[in-house]
Amino acid sequence: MPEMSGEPPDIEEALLRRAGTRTAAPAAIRSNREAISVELALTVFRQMLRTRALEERSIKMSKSGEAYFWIGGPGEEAFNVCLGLQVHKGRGPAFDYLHLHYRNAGVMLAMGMPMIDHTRQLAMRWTDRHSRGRNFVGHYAIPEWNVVPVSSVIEIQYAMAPGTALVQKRHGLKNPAEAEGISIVVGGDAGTAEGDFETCLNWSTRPGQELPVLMVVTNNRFGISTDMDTVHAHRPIADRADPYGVRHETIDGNDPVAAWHGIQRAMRYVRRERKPFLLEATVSRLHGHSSSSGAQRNWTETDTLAAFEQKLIDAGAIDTASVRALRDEAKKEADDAVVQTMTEPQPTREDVYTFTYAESEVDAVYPKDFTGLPGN
Ligand SMILES: Cc1ncc(C[n+]2csc(CCOP(=O)(O)OP(=O)(O)O)c2C)c(N)n1
Repeated sequence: MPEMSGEPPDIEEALLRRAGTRTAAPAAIRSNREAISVELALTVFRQMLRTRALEERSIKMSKSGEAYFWIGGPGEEAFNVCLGLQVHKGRGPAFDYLHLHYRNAGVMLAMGMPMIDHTRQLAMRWTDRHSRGRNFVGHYAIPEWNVVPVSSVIEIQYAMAPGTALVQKRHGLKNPAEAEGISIVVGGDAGTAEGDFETCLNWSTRPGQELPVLMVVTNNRFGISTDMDTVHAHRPIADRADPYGVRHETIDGNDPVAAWHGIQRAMRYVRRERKPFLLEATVSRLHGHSSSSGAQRNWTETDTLAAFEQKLIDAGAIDTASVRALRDEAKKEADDAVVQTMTEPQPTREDVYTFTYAESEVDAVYPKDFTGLPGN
């Protein structure tokens, strides 16, 4: 059996601080008819706070000139953290593959990625482990965790996910004890209008060849500046799975309790049945599309973090002093990551072709020349 992802990050500190509250601590945090334990709720909350701190610091970097472009997921913290905490993390087909979008910092932080792995890419440093300072922020690539490189070309991740899922299905048939790995693919609502989305539905449902793909659509209702009401006659988007006989659900991605259970249900189905599932999560977009549109805060959208904070306080699960302490801690972590990042070198001119082409036996024309440029 593959190992589960690492234990939820340490929340002892938050719990200790909570001990100071005079309200009796509840056993669970509820939403409609679902609930999660207080321990899990505090873990999710802390990861949401860390993600928000990192995103806000990232926006500041793009405004101050420490970075050149920002895109990310403020407003998606609840869904992304709940997803990251439930991933079976590891390398190879026994574990989950992640085909992510460019708004998934919360997934990665919840999986255990340090903040500096994000800020190094944002500031285009040579120390950036994902792309050596040559890709946009949020374009993660971590082979040890099956995190497939994020692409700026939207939606192609949906055409790639059936590939890793096919490997996983075959691997599971040969190794029944390792048959729980799934391929998780995440994209936005606007991108679902592209053919790659349909490709995923089609390739995951060939009769007798169904594939363990968890298709996720984080629906923030916009494609850059285009309102989905002007382009999608059909909704909810999850219904697009119907003609393929794919199970689907639309959940409130701003509600951590709903998100946790929606993801858990979908994952359980894909892991056990080895068949696809389409999960649509409605989310907010709190700072517009990217720094290219200014990244101003949109105060009309629901703020999942503020709402969850209030819910935890109202339930007596945490007090305001503890919230402040956790927020300060998260901000300091982000600040420290930036300070360290800015001391590190950027790639040089000479680095441009490094890692561009792999050494190849078939390179008979220019042997030992992997730059692809004659005479270089
Ligand atoms: C194939 C392709 N077409 C267009 C673009 C330009 N583009 C970048 S992000 C984006 C909007 C995507 O919207 P959505 O899929 O809803 O995701 P969101 O950014 O809202 O999370 C577009 C059109 C692109 N990067 N790739």
